[in-house]
Amino acid sequence: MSFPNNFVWGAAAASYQIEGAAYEEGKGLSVWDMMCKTPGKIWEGNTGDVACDHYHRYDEDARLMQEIGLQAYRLSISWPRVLPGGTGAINEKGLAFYDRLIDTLLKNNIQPWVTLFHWDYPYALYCRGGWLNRDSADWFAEYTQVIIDKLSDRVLHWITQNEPQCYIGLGHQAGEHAPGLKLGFAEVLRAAHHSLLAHGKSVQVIRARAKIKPAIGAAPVGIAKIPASNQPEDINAARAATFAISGKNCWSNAWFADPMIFGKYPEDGLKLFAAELPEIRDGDMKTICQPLDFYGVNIYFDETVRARSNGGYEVVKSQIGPPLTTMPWEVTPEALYWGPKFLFERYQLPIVVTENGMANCDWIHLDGKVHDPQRIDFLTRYLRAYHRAMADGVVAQGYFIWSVMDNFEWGHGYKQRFGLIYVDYPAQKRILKDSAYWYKEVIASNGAKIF
Ligand code: GCO
Repeated sequence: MSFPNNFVWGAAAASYQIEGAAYEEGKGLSVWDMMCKTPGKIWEGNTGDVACDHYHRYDEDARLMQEIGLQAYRLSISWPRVLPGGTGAINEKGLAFYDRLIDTLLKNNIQPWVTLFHWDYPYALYCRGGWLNRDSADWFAEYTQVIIDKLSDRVLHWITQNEPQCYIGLGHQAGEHAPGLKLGFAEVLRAAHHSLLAHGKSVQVIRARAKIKPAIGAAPVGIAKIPASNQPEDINAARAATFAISGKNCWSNAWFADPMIFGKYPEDGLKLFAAELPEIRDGDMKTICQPLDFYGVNIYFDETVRARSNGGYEVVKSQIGPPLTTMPWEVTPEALYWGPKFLFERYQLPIVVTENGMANCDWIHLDGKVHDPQRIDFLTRYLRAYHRAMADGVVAQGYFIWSVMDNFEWGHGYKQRFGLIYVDYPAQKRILKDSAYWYKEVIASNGAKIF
């Protein structure tokens, strides 16, 4: 058994989480730079100021990726590194970094998959209202154009935005992520609408200007409810729960993906949010709904639900003492079966798992190596579930492990280690974990290794 021909095996990271060089070579401030200065927000006062120092060590990092045999690397670009003010003057040195990075990846036979926005929003634009300002859609389109004009002669795969559920929900409603706001729900929906508009305009710019034919997607959170049994009523309940609007929060697939793919907000949300809906101007839904080439999705875990006799559903409480990662997130491999399956059924776009992985209690063992058998077992289980989804008809094009290397895990700082590569931060030394060697064999066998 193996995976489809042309299936892409990769790993991912994001600019603020690995680059460091937060105040170098003309980079502007991002909302995450500011968040890290706010006492009490980040574990132990950690910051992304240095992170993995990838800005200076990208050459070594690309060589390590090649050693693992990665076919693709999903990276993100720091908007304020390229446009310190968010719009207007270009920071040529910042742009040149990404130019070199792309060349270095290609030299190592690694396809770059570029995410335009993975949360490090320009602080200068935040001061002009950020996502609450309707102009943010045009600001994002302008930034997209700068990147496309520079890199699209070599980059084929583009992801507009990573997880709007988090940078809008956790960033503007819960206050846990940058910019740390706790807004009313009407403002949250307004910010969400503008970020959807930004997605649509960005796709238009990529299609119009890319020098080689682009493949475009987004990478939302994948909420993948798991049925408690294989009975049709439980499967239907899980499907319904996967797409239902469950409350006045952003934990929804449909609120973000339906506009992008169907050009309309889901009916249940329109009803529930009737009093808080943003201004939706004529033509907005058309702008948001641009043809996409794949459905990128980040899946880590999810809840199990079962049908109720009255037609509704309920969450099935997990066992006592469930398997947990150090986040602590529950280990639920079936999420990588049902998530791709339900999302593919509804949106009919090829699936790419743009993030999946786990935080583990990794350290350097007495033999100088980093042994992470939990991660190998975790990934094996999830990949088997993903493979089963494909065997059952889901069209899927790739899989990216989060993360290629340990990095700054947002509010958790450096407490959580998700990498295939261990980073000894004080020494800035990298060590391939056992899982990296294992993944090398998975890639070389096109997945046969997991069975
Ligand atoms: C997210 C982001 C990543 C995280 C990863 C682990 O999903 O939150 O895309 O930046 O680091 O998911 O939490």
